[in-house]
Amino acid sequence: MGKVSGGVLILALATGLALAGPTSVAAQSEGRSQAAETVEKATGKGVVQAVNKEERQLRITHEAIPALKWPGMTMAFKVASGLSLEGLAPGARVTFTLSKSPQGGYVIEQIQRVE
Ligand SMILES: [Cu+2]
Repeated sequence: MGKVSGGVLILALATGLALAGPTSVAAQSEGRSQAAETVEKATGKGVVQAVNKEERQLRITHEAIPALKWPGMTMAFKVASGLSLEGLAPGARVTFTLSKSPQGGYVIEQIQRVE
């Protein structure tokens, strides 16, 4: 298969915003892009890479999240206040629920270890 050029991808993102129709996989940089983020909640699956209790952040290598059009990647997530980080350590396999924050990014509002 041929390579997808950066230009085509950007065009696909812009088109997706207008039509909300099927588009190719969207490029996301650390969940910071505003493009096409109209989904309020989504679930994901992955492996914890790092736990930062002070910043209440988890670095997770997650599988693709089709609801957000995210490919699999490693990224940092903020964890909702009140959610315990107990029992989470590098290497833990987890499922999690993301919810859209008022600031526009996604925070983890639920997370549990899976075997
Ligand atoms: Cu990601």
